[in-house]
Amino acid sequence: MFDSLSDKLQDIIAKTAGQKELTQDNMQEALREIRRALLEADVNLRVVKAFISNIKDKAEGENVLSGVNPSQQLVKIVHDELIELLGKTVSPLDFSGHPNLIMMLGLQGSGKTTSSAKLAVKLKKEGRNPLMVACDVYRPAAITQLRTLGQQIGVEVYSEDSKDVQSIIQNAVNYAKDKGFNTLILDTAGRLQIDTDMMAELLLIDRVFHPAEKLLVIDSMTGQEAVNVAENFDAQLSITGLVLTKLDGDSRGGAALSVVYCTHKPIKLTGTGEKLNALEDFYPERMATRILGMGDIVSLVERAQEVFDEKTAKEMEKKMAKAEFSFNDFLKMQSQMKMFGSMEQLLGMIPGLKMSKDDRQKISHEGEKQVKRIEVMIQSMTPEEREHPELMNSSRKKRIAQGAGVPIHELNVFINQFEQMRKMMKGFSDVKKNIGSMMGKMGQAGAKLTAHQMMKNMRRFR
Ligand SMILES: Nc1nc2c(ncn2[C@@H]2O[C@H](COP(=O)(O)OP(=O)(O)OP(=O)(O)O)[C@@H](O)[C@H]2O)c(=O)[nH]1
Ligand SMILES: [Mg+2]
Repeated sequence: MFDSLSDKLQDIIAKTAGQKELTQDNMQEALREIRRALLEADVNLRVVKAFISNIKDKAEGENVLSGVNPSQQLVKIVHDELIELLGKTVSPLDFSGHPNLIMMLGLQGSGKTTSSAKLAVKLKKEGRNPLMVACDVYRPAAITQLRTLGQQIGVEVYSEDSKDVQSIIQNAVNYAKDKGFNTLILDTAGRLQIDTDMMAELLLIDRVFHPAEKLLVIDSMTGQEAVNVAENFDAQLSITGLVLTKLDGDSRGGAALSVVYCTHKPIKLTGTGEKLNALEDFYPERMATRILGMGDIVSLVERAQEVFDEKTAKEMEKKMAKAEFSFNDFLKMQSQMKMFGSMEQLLGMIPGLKMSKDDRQKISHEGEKQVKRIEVMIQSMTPEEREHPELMNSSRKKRIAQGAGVPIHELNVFINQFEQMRKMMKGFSDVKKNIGSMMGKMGQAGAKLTAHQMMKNMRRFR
């Protein structure tokens, strides 16, 4: 699943490597190819259009970050857009109902019964006490199928010999109350296509019992039709979520990518095999990373974005030049440095620095301890003192040292160093250049490290 789309996207992005900027021209070709790849993967046309237009907007509005190249940045943009498409956040199941009802619905053979059993396994593991209810009273073997599954997984099945689904569910609810089951999974009947009888029955169940979850089970091999089915079910029943089954199959996957966009309903679970433990929560971000297969680059760009906060850097430059640099700015700078990683990682990134891992750990341990003490000292200052270091006098110092729990001479040493730093900064003849090159070097060091990992991990990235 997604293999072919994944390969194509990676190829397209590889082609943009080596370009200096994301421009309208060089993006246009990449966008055309991404569009084609998505359509070939069976993604719905409407979805493709929205996807491409969002990428275009984002790519054009983006400044090129130092330490990453445009193709890496494009990976991040496509990745973010995929997450958006897949529903952004994880959507847990709703267990707020009284009684707790989870209704499984969908077309024939989509995987309702199997998913019901898989879900029961999962809920049991999570400490719930599920009861499966056989609501498919039409297909002769349906009840037996559910009972067999129930036996395999040690979960009780409630079934009756009647055709009255409403009364079966009512009796099952009473039975559950009696026996202490706290969640009922309703395995409903499927039809070849959506028809009025099936819908009428589902609507009746919905109206009478108000299940907290109405999960539409969709076979991801269905292709484009999946979108129509999902939209139709949702329009009539207002489903609460989707279960995508057979993700282990070799379909092109585009339909799966389209259903969330078209219904605005989250994928809550995915079926990834015939075994009864093959049901997983759905994580949009993990799926996006799987499709693009470039997790390393995405985190590299994220780090660069966090760290290279250009605005903050510019602000600081100005303050430094005027010696307005305050304790607050000092804290800000510390936290920006930290975002690059631990001190040990930073030492490890410095080209040409030969130091054993043990030494690096020792030095960074001491360094990090020191940084923490400084942070505590600054935090013990009043907001006014933090902004105006010139206010510092001996009684203030005494109070701060006491508050921070450090000896007064330690605070003195820090404040002296801080003052020296302030003076030195003012003395920089070309502050901009210094800051710029410092940031640039750090960015490059980060990029180098990941480039190395990239070579190791990434098959197709050139
Ligand atoms: N490979 C794979 N097969 C699955 C998955 N989920 C279901 N199946 C298979 O799909 C087939 C149909 O599954 P069922 O659970 O019986 O489907 P259903 O929706 O209950 O079907 P009806 O009751 O006839 O409407 C079975 O052979 C399952 O083993 C999955 O995630 N992966
Ligand atoms: Mg079934």
